[in-house]
Order: sequence, then C-alpha cells, then structure tokens
Amino acid sequence: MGKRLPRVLLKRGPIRSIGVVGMGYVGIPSAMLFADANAFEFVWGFQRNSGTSGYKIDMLNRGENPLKGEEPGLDALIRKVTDAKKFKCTADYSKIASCDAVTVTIQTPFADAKRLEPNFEPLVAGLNEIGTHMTEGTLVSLESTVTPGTTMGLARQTLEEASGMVAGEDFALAHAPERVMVGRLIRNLQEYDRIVGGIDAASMQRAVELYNPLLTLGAIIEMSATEAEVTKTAENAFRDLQIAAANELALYCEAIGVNVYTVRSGIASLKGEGITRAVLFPGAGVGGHCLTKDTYHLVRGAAISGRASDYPLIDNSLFVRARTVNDFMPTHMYHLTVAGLARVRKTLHNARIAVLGWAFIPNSDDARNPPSAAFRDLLVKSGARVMVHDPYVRVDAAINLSHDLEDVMSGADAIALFTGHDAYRSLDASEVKKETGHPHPVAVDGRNVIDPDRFIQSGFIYKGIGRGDKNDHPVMH
Ligand code: SAJ
Repeated sequence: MGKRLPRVLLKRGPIRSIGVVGMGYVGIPSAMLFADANAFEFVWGFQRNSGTSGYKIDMLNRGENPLKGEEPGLDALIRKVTDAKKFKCTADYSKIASCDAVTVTIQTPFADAKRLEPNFEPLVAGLNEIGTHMTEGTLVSLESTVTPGTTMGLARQTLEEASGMVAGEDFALAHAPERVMVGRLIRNLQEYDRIVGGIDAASMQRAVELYNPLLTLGAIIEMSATEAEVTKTAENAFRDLQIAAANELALYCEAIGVNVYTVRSGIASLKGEGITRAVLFPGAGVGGHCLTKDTYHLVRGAAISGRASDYPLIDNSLFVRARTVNDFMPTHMYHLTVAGLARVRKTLHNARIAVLGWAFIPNSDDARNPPSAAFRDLLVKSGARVMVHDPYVRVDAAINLSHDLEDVMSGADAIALFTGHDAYRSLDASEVKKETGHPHPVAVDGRNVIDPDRFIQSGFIYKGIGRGDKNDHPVMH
C-alpha cells in the first residue's frame, strides 16, 4: 500500500460530495440513499444522454422515478432529495472533479457467455470519463458485477491511464458489489450486509466511510477487492448450482415415476445443528440478469488469471455444468409438450400453443433473458403458432404477447406455464378447457402452479416438471 494515499485523503477531508455513474436499477436507489444521508452534502447522478436512456436525466431532475415496477419508498425518496436540492442528474462528466467519491454502476453483460467474452465497453467508457475528470484523493468504488481480477486489472489500468494518477497512491479504489433485487431495491441496500473490497487499507477505510451511512440492519464485511469480486459472482453461481441440482432431481423423478415435491420435502426434513439441505425449486429454467451471467464471470476469472492451477476450466466446471442443466429446462418443457400432444396423436406442426408467463420471476414485469424465449423459438422452428400471455410484461406484437388470457388460450392445443404468476394459480381446469375448445388439450406445468388431478379429471393431458407420478396418467374421457 502506498504511503502517500492516507496523507492525500487526510488533506481532502471527509467525503461530502458523491458521484454515481449509471442511473439504472442499482445507481438510482443508491444515489438517493447517499443524498438522503446526513453524512453527505450532495450527489451527482451521471447518465449518458443516449437515445435509449437519456430520458432519465430530465425525469430524475423533475423528481420522477424512471424505473418500472413497484419499488417501495423510491418515488418519495427521489422527490425528497431533489426538492432538498441534494441530488442532480447530468450528462456532464466534468462534474466528477467535484466528487470526493464516485461509484460505478454500469452493466457488464456478456457478448458471448459460452466463449467467456464479456462486453466491458460501457464499463470502460464510464471509467475513462471518471479517470479524465477525477481529482487527487477521489475514491472510485466499482459496484458492477465483474470478472474477478477486473478491479485490480482493467479498472485500475483504465483509471490510471485516463487520470495520470496511481491507484493506492493518488486515489482510492474499491469493489463494493451490489446485492439489490427488483421490488426491494431500497430495503436491500439498507439491510443486506455490504461486501467492501479495498485495493489497500486506505482505500478500504475510505470505502467503509462511504457505505456505512447507507446501512440500517446491514453490516460492512471487509475483504480484498478480488475477494469481493469472487464473493459476488460465486454467491450467484452457488444459487444457480442449487437450482440446477433441483432441476436434475426433477428430471430424475420423472425418469423413475415419482413426485419431486414429495422427495424435496422429504429431504428438507433432514435439519438440525449444522445440517443443511437447501433444495431449491425445479422449474422451466433460469432467467434474469444475474444468474445467467455471473457464473461465466466467475469462471472467466480463473481463465484469465494466468496462474497454473487444478481449477477445471470452462468445459469441466461444475458451475458451468449447472448453467447447462438450467438452460436445458426450456428444452425439457418442449419435450413434455411434444409428448403431451403425441398422446392425442397431434404434432407441433400448425398446433396452437399458449405460453403463460414471459417475465423471468413471478408477479414482475422483468423479462430479461426469459427461459420462455428459448421454448418459443423451439416451437416456432417446429411450425407451431405461439401465443404468449403475461399480466405484467408490456404487450409485444413481435412475440404475440397479449394481456388477454382468454384470447391467448382460445383454440390452444396446449398451454405451457412458464412463470409462477399468482394469476395462474387460480386457473379453473374446466374453464380453460372450454377456452381451448378441445376435448383433450395439453397442460405443461413448468412452475408447479396447477393441480394435476383437477386438470386430468377435466380431460387434460397433463405434463409437469418433476411429476413422474402424474405424467403418464390415463386420459379421462
Ligand atoms: N429459479 C428457479 N428455482 C428457484 C429459484 C429461482 O428456477 O428455486 C429461477 C427463477 O424462476 C428465475 C431465476 O431462477 O427465472 C432467477 O431467479 P432469482 O430468484 O435468483 O432472481 P434473480 O435473478 O433476481 O436473483 C437475484 C440475485 N440477487 C442479486 O444478484 C443481488 C440472487 O443473488 C438472489 O439470491 C435472488 O435475487 C433472490 O434470492 O431473490
């Protein structure tokens, strides 16, 4: 650690002004919480004035919330801090010169996940802007989910080249990954423990000074910047792995003709001191913006670290295998649909299939990387006509997405449940059958939301993920 940085930070004094780069699901709530904290005087929200998201600048400056979906407390907080003139959104990155601390909340998608090719372009562009304008003693805190090694590598190099300064000597650098979830952004930022990884002790201390005022129930957990990057990507890789284990168990139970949910609750009964069996839920696949990419960031960290090790790179990684299992589930739903139709001597060619649920999580409009998309592609390739329903996701003619459930189910040879929206839990089997107009429509349940016996009794051909006990039921006439 450089000797100079502690002196530089002492001279700069406490953090008073903060810059948050990237006004998205993470940047907006954190900027508002920083602005609302008594410890700080002012927050700049930085947003590129691009065609797709430039509109957020004026909205935020009018005290309006550009994020879709319900976010408890956020609307009021945006109005409060803009009225109090403690927050302003701008596309003018030169204001970074007045910020004591700058957090970076820019998305880090993959260009090609399977080939471990991330798209760090937006991140590097943001870091260049920061490097160009930041002043001595600034703390830069990278919050985006990145490949382990990025903070000490690409981020540090970009900031040093753009600023002509040295990290750990002239400016502080840390990685403090976000753990927010749609629908509970504010609460997560205040109540979850915050992983803070400084590149050195002085950077760590400065980052703790920045994040402490945000926390109500959460505590700061200190570690190195690279350990923080591994923690974030691994916590999602582990969740993906647990889901994959549940999915493989479901396929197993179908193979031997038993009910995976009975087995699941049997396993969960083994508990007690130090015993855990976190069996998550099998389903039609894993979507969203986190679990679908963070495993590849984790594995890529080992691939680019340059260290010789026994780590089983991408082809043999357990975590990547889990991704393959989860990505197979929409194909399994396709196989169940084909098998269901075959029982009434139908094929997918010209069949009408109703997909119920496009959002990747229940009761949400978030449709990032939805497993239903892979399913729809397979159906279209097989010559089926696909109608999609989702009560939350906006209507989309390109995928025949309608909010009219009756219309979507009308004439359907099969319905496939992809999202566990509450609305689907109350579907009445005889009503649905009437809508389809067929004596033996197929029902494929990817989220365990319908009662198999009710649908079977009504004449449906039922197929459910993990329902080996029901999937070969006799057809009721
Ligand atoms: N899923 C299953 N079975 C399960 C749980 C989820 O198939 O038992 C599927 C969901 O249907 C969805 C996908 O996995 O398609 C992802 O679901 P998720 O609940 O993990 O939601 P995410 O992607 O929003 O994950 C976020 C993560 N949070 C952050 O990255 C900050 C994750 O770490 C959290 O554990 C998760 O929220 C959460 O617990 O809500």
